[in-house]
Amino acid sequence: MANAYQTLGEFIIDNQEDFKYSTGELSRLLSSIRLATKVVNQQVNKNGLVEDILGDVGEDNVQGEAQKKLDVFANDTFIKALTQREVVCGIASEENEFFIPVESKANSHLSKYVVLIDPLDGSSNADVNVTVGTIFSIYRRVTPDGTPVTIEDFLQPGNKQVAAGYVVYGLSTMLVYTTGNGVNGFTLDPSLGIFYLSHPNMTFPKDGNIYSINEGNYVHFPQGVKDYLKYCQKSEGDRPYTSRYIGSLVSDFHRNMLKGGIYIYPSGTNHKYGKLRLLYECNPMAYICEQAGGKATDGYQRIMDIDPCELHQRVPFFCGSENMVNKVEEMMAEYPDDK
Ligand code: P6P
Repeated sequence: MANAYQTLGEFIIDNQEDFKYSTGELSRLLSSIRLATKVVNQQVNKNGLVEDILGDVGEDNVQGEAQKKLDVFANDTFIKALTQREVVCGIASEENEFFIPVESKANSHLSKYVVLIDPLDGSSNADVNVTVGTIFSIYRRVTPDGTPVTIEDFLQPGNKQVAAGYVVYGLSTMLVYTTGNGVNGFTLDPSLGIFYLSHPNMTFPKDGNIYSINEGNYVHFPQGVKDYLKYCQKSEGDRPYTSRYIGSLVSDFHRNMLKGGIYIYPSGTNHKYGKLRLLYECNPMAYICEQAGGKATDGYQRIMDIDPCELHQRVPFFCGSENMVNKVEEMMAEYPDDK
């Protein structure tokens, strides 16, 4: 159910019954994400004005990537906001090597959910004033309520997600999420600090003419991907397509969902399993993509059916308009040895 100018808070409450076994905890969880988003947005929007928040902290994260201060700030902000609500029993973040158990409080039986998060996706763009994002994925724990959370609570396939969403800190700040009943987008009015429903029932066009891939890695791509790029660039019918690549998954995905398109980060001789992480990038974006009528695979199988084996596992990622994903998969199937 959606009406114009509905706030995110009202929407969460009005649609709570969609969530089969929530007695309000998921709503409280989503509200804590909403709060953290506003805090991070405030810092992101001070780009260049707040010297001490830009640049590197001089350390690398578990991915071996130089941690930006904004990365650390965003990570700390989301972790703090989530741990203050008694509905989260554990958090896994791109910025932390191990998952973070959330100490159970008096009502530890309430702590039913685990959250996996990429707190500032595309953060290398932050210093050059290009859009960045946040991605989150929420699961119901699988170990007994009230006991310490374990790694198996996090290593669940994407088809078990109960909610997923992203924030795009762009010209405007938007929060887009799903709890399994479609996808809805909310735009922040910074003067009021309120998210309003601006994009109800978002849907991925079945076709598109935008492809998003880092073509600088062309020499490393599997042959099927190379063939697909040549197909996109051929002057025939509605082609050549347009190449758009921002270097921020959230931004490329968001544009492609609005206009139609495909995002590809394939495996390659330089990235054996691709670069993107299954648990807190590909699964949440795949959930949103499918809920909006798109398709998300690793080139061969549905992303959300992959059984994870480790927290920071990487997978090749093909995501977007269904007919475009089908086309590149068709071309990759010509080279079974590349699988
Ligand atoms: P490359 C950002 O680090 C990210 O995870 C995605 O947001 C983005 O699409 C991709 O990596 C960019 O990677 O290798 O093209 O710079």
